[in-house]
Amino acid sequence: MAGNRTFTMIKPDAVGAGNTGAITKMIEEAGFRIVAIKKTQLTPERAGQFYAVHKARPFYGDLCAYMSSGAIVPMILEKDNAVEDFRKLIGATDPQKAEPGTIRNLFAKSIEANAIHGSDSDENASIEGSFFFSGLERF
Ligand code: 3AN
Repeated sequence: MAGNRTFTMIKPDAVGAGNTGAITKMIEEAGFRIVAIKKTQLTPERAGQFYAVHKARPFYGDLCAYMSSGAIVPMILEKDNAVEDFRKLIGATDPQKAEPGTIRNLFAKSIEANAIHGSDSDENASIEGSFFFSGLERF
């Protein structure tokens, strides 16, 4: 059965451009409840841990430098079928290929600076959420 939580973070390009509020509004209007939210900044080491699955990819070094270059806004979100519905809301990794009206289509600058992250499975949503938040039983 599909889970009801996913993890997201608004990336440095979108936070730096002042789009945190507009993106959060789109997320809530799409029916997601914000379970946890904060503003923080990763060190290059922490970014490397978060993206460890991409270690062998040619863009790994640049990605870690970029993801630690400014503030991010991680969130845990709740909705039926959360992972799949959220991936639809954000659109394709490459904003040039993202459907009109998706968050990446509206706000992303490039395939790397692509405005927002969305977990790709229930298992990764749980791992990634725990990377930034603890004690969620309170919510
Ligand atoms: P998604 O975020 O859509 O799940 P992943 O998991 O394949 O995409 O990639 C993680 C992140 O790595 C992307 N959000 C993007 O910032 C970066 N990335 C992915 N592919 C490339 C690429 N070809 N060149 C540069 N950066 C990339």
